[in-house]
Amino acid sequence: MILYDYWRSSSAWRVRTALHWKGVSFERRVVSLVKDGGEQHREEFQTLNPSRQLPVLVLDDGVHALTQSMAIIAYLEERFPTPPLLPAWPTPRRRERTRSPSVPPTRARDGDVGWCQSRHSSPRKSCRT
Ligand SMILES: N[C@@H](CCC(=O)N[C@@H](CS)C(=O)NCC(=O)O)C(=O)O
Repeated sequence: MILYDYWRSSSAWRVRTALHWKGVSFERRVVSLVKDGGEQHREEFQTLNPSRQLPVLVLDDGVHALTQSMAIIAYLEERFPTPPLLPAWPTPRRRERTRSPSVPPTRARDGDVGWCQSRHSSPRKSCRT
């Protein structure tokens, strides 16, 4: 599998964490959301994801490109059920499903591109790549 990824992407970080947790091997391709106005706007990336967003997970068949972090994680959970990402019981499962679409506060503070942009008037130039 190939994960299109960037350290400032909290959504890609979520998928990367799930892949590591499940022990799935993957190749990482970095798409800087900052460099040169954002590499996600390049034509070759738009072909992969017309929404121009990370993450994108390309499956082993090299054909299917999955987008939307929570949908990718649901796919990983179905395809690789062990070890599970969610607790067995309904109440903690519900709690994790509520929590997981949010960016953890430390992650938001330290790296997220949205956070960085909200603090700079010229965000693409000011955010460290
Ligand atoms: N709902 C999407 C959100 C994806 C998203 O917002 N990705 C951000 C990085 S975390 C992105 O690629 N932004 C592109 C941009 O800022 O132009 C998901 O969970 O995958």
